Amino acid sequence: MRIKDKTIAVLWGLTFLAGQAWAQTVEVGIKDYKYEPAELKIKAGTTVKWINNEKRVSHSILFTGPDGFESERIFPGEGWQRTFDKPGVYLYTCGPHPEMKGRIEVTE
Ligand SMILES: [Cu+2]
Repeated sequence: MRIKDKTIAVLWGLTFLAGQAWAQTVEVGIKDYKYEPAELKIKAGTTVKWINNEKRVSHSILFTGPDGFESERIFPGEGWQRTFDKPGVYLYTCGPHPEMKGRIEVTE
């Protein structure tokens, strides 16, 4: 590898790392049948990771609305994540516990 190629490789690597740092992950805890925080405002491209901090109860993330879907069941100590690329308001609840409510606002 010539020096110039090495420089390009290093620059490429740095650009990649910068991109990774830019793409943020925000955590939402689940405890006592509540999402914490229940309301979140994030930028498009952000990943939200839900973490079940309960001792025994499992939960899910059920997005309501026309193209809604439900996550797999999240057991205590486990997490589930979704990246939000499209701006909008995403309302969700928990499949087995409809009294649990969450809201994510995704901005440009
Ligand atoms: Cu639940």
